Amino acid sequence: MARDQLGPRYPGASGIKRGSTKVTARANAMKSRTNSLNRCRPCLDPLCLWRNLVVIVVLLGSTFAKADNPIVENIFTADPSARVFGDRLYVYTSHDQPDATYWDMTDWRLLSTADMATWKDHGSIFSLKGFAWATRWAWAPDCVYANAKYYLFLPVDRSKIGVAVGNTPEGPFKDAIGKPLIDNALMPAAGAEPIDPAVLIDDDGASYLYFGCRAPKVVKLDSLMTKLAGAIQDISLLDSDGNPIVRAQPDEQPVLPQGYGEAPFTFKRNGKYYFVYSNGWAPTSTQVYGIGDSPIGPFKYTGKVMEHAASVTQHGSVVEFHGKWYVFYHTSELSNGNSFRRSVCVDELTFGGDGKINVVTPTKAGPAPLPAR
Ligand code: FUB
Repeated sequence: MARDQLGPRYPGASGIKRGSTKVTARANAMKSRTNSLNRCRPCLDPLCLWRNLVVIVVLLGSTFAKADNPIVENIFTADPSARVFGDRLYVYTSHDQPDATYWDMTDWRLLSTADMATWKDHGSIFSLKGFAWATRWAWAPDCVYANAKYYLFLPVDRSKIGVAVGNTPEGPFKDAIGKPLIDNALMPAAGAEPIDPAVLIDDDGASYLYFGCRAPKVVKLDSLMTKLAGAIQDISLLDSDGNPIVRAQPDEQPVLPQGYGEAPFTFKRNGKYYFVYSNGWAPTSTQVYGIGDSPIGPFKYTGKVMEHAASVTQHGSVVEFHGKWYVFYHTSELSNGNSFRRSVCVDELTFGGDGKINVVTPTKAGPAPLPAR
């Protein structure tokens, strides 16, 4: 299907802001700051020096964000994929526009922390311009480490997934193959909307790429991470009774709570595969999960990862860092409910003795800082 024939993406999604204009006020303040910087020439006027000092302090403040939720407030970030490389936790995000009226993002951002309290903003790490074949919609990213390199998996155009490669977690990255890795125009098995890529590298070194809206898909990657090593398969999701979960049709809501919406993310713990996904775009939708014995499923619905986060879209990742587990997600609270201007948050996650996730309640405070190392 041609991109422009795709219907409205999410029933219920709205760009209408509720309540106050906190973010608009901040954006206006940033705009006038930029204007005043543009007008300013170097001089020794005390007023000018004072103003430049204030600007430097503000810019430093945005580089090292504070600990509570959301973890970054000077820009909008969404679709967090958290990965641990060395002794830091990195969060790859999409980047909602300050004045967005759709998910018309153009680049991807990176944040990192060593202690879950002080966040470093690495800025923009890749943009649509890096893929000569892509036009729009820089959506949910992921990044994994393999072959002594970092591979970014990036969905664009609601129809393709590209891969970019770099030598460090923050890049620079470049298009690894000069064409899409997944393109539903050429690969019907990729489904109507191959978005939200996420990669699992299993203990035996085999890599699996998960993706898909309304239809969860998985495909094995070759050891170079830049080629498919098999056929794209539908993931079998079972309900808690072991029956196949009925797939939502285009523009339909998945049946709550077990139906599949989007945002697949698979992790492994104690030999079991946890398949985390969003169960849709309803007022109670959230990140849920199924458990399986194989990386390609079937996964049996097990429960919620967390309670609904204040956003039409539910998208996140689960990661272990220094012996603690965390769930990353986004909310629209900073934009007073605007679906297209979201902010990344994090909370601690724990497991019961039976391996089930204890359902996380989103907090304002976020997780406790880790001890200094
Ligand atoms: O950010 C654009 C889209 O919104 C993502 O691809 C979905 O998972 C949802 O979060």
